[in-house]
Amino acid sequence: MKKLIDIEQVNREKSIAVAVATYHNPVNVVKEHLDELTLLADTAGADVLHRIIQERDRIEPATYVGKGKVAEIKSLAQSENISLIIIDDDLSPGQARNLEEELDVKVIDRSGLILDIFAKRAKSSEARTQVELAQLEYLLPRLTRLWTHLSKQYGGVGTKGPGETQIETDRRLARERISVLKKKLEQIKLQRATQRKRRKDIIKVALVGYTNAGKSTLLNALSNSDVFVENRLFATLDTTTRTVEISPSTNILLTDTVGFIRKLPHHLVASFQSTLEEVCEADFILHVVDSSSSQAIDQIKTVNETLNELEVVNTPVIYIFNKIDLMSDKALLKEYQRIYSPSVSISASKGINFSVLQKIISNTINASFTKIKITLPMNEQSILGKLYDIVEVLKRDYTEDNIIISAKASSHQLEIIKKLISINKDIKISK
Ligand SMILES: Nc1nc2c(ncn2[C@@H]2O[C@H](COP(=O)(O)OP(=O)(O)OP(=O)(O)O)[C@@H](O)[C@H]2O)c(=O)[nH]1
Ligand SMILES: [Mg+2]
Repeated sequence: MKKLIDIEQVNREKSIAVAVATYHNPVNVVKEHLDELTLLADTAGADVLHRIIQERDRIEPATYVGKGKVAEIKSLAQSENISLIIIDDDLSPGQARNLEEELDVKVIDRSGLILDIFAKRAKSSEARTQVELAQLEYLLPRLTRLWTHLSKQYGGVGTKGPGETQIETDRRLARERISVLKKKLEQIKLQRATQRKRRKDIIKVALVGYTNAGKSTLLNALSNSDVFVENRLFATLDTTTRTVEISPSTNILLTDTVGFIRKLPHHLVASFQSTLEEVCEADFILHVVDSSSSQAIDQIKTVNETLNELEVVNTPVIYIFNKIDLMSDKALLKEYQRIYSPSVSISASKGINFSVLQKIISNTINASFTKIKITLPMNEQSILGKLYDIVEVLKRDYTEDNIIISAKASSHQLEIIKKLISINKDIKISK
């Protein structure tokens, strides 16, 4: 996979972060976005030495910032030996090309930076395949003089066809590789579907939230496990699922997955589809929020927009306002909880309010359950054991010919039971 930025600690790249402020995107907001961009750069292995914000009516179509600013950036980069310019927006391939030509250093935009971090952090074969696909689709229209290394990576010596320029070779190789990766992902998708089928009879809950909100910390705390946690962006790229006991009679399967961020590249969302299917298939969602962030509300909106993009619209959501140990403004916390409900405020790392969290999860589960009665003829004892595996049995009564079981079932558990007993017309379900 291509590494755009050298991650070696000894060899961190020096960079300048650049953004345009407009009427719709005022300077104070842009400053906060640049704080996040600096964190992203740090995660990718680059130090931001300068931040440049240009106020303009609109973005310059050819070069993103105006001519004067381009000259200013160029001389700053030359005088301080800066090798990378990071733009806090998505550039069109044309803008990226023009800027690189004028500045004569690497230019990377927000999507490129996020993709680079994903490429460095992807460990499992699934994550690597997904990231490589997203990266190639992003790079394809952007292959320029500074990017032409693909033939070295995928082709090696002699791959250049007659009369092909380096860029043409790279484009052809990228297209071929994209189609291989797409096939591989189809395969992964099928495997995942089979795995999910096997776990159908247990309640599935997905942890969702902005990157660094504390999702993995919460999964670890609730399940006593040891998923990688770090105070950097995108610590988690792979999906981890653990069983969590919510009450003595209720277990859930809790899934932790990749965090979201403002302007998550759409290529990434598309290629992470199979990982994110765990979110799509969840019975309900725990939306973890870093309530100590000044951007908490914007982050909630970003996450909800991404959920919409994934077409997760009808799944119930519980908002979890995390990191309350860092928050002194209790009135603000109350306000968040008034706007977003049902919700609970916790500290995942300090274990504060876990009993309230468990209660709210229990209530949500209970609300999605209905009480049912199953009338089972005495000679169908074999089904009894299976029913116990699927649902929580509340009571068992015996009549002369039948066993009557009272149980609690979610809608999908009910579906499973219906299938199980469809072979025998003498078994009846009533509410
Ligand atoms: N003070 C405080 N820090 C927390 C709390 N929960 C998590 N953190 C810290 O926040 C940082 C991010 O935590 P993670 O659990 O990795 O966050 P995440 O949402 O999984 O992040 P990504 O996987 O990057 O999307 C770590 O440094 C945690 O120790 C909390 O309740 N209080
Ligand atoms: Mg995580």
